[in-house]
Amino acid sequence: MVEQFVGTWTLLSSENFDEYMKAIGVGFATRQMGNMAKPNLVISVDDAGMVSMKSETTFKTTEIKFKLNEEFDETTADGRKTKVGHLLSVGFIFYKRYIVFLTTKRDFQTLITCENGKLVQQQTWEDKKTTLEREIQDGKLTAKCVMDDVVAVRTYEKGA
Ligand code: DKA
Repeated sequence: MVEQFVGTWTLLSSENFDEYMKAIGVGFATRQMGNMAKPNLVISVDDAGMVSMKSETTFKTTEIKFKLNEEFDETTADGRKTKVGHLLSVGFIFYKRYIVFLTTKRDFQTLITCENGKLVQQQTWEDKKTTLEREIQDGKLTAKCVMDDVVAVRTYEKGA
């Protein structure tokens, strides 16, 4: 399934990306770089099923390596770190003369799955969540970036 994404892809068009970056909390200066950049997206997979997704621009190159369905820590191009401890619940019990507080905490990371031909990347950080859905349509790779009700669509064409 991932094989269809393998190759070098160059950004062709980008719609609503500034609004998407605002929605995920990217600051002004980084947004200007994001708007100007024309990344090459290089995707490869090795025999063990480890996928590499590298985004190369003149400003910055970021790479993630992951296996499908396995959570991993990600530091995004704009510096978000997806490994953040979240408090899920707080309770307490009485023990002898004491009140004992009980907490449940877990780390949310990045998870990438392949669903109906789409590579779906879920990033969770602080109390926020965004989804990047990549699919091949008419030989082009589209990345649909969703944060709440804000959607950006970026289209890449395959390089030589
Ligand atoms: C894509 O593959 C989507 C990339 C989303 C990056 C969000 C942060 C950008 C900060 C410059 O094209």
